[in-house]
Amino acid sequence: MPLPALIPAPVSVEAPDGAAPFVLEPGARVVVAHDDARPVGGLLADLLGRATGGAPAVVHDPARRGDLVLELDAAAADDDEGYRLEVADSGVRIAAPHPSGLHHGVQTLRQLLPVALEASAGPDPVPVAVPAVRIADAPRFAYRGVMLDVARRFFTVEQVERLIDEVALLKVNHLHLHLTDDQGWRIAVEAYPALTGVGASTSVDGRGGGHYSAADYARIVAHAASRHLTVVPEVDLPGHTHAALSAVPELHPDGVAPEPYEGVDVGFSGLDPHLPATWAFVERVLGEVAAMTPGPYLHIGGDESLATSDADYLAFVARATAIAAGTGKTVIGWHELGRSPELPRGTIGQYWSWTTPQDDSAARTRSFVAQGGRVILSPSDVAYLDISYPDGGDGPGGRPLGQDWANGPTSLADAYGWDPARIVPGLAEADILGIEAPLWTETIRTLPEAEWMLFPRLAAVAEIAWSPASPERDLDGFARRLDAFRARLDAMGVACGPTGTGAAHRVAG
Ligand code: TNX
Repeated sequence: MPLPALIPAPVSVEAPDGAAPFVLEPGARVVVAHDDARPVGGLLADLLGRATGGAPAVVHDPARRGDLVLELDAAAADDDEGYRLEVADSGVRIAAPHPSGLHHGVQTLRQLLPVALEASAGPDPVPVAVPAVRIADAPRFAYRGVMLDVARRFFTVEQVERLIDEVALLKVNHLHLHLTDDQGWRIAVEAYPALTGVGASTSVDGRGGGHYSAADYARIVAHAASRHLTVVPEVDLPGHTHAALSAVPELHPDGVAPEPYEGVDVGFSGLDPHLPATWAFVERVLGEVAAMTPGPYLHIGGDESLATSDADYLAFVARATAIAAGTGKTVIGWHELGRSPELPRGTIGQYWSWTTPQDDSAARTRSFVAQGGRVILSPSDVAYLDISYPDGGDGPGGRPLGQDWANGPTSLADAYGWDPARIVPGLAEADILGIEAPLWTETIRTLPEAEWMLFPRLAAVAEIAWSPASPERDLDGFARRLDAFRARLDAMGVACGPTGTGAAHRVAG
């Protein structure tokens, strides 16, 4: 029997020959053996309910009598996010040490269910038969992220929630929100209402602004948590700060704020470390954002601060990272932050150079490890989702999308053809916290355009983040599995870019 088409590929899959499938009958029950499993059980029941004309009841039964059983079992996997999934004609059982593992198990089960389940309910129930299978699974990396740039282009809470649902399909577990940049400030800070006044009124190309109130942000965080994603807020400092500078005059030595900016240049703005007002600002902003954020991380950017001298940059980073760490969070910064030898211990570096490190990006990245931290890899020539597709044609808005500064366009073969362990020389597997795929939005205007750039390459990056290292990833096999995933996206009404694998341009490692 052919193995089922799953992305990311699980650690082990057995499909017993000739075994009968599980058939969902009317009146089937989702049984949770523990109360903590109830929310995940609810998600599964909702999904099944779309086909069967009525969601199965979710019942709590420690005796586990039912058709689809979700149970917490410390022995099911070594990793909290791991799980076991068994499908037989007698029923479906998912076991995991933690609800996040159950959630990932449900995402795997989802890919075994008929695609028709994903479409809005038609008049007739969809028959549900699930092939018999035994899966044992756990992630390679603990951090599997997507970044959304809501500063260049604002996305509403509802749009972000929808994107969270979509990336959760691929077992992504962190949502990095790039909340501030030259073109807009998107998070309310009580101490500085002008940030979300004039500071939030703009975006790239003058296409309107927007921001998240504390309540909006809390909704995003809660929705992400319900899909087992942790929100990582980024306040980009000291560069990428024109929106703040245009809103808060005291951040200038002369007290005069410049006009807002709606272009796409980078590297022209910077906070001045010599001004007391800068430090009041950094303390209040980081303090408030940290207090709003239940997750363990606070990202303070640090990239492309080209308007700041080396001495000022180092002075800024030493003090700003200390303030950030003082909030109790683990600090994350783009790899430039590694220029500083005075990082709080454990600071995480996010690498964004190419698969072949440019300039001194590798040394800066190793600096985090030398200072007790770990690394998130976002090699821009394979993992940046805003980079154009080769021969991508127009996006769903009838416009070409993407940039190509990261060594030219990125094919699906590129996005799938790299090994995290072979990017930055000198990093051990244990130094790598994980992988993140950023979606910058200079060229993106709408939710379908964002989806079209996210998929299919996120599927490739998510598999690299989750699935075991394999010396030679099987691109053709991946492309076949992607056909099934794409059919699911189509049924869900999610836009997807070109799924041809294209040629690999990169030499990774
Ligand atoms: C570089 S990579 C940036 C962003 C841009 C992106 C466009 C990095 C840390 N900064 O400011 O949006 O390129 O691809």
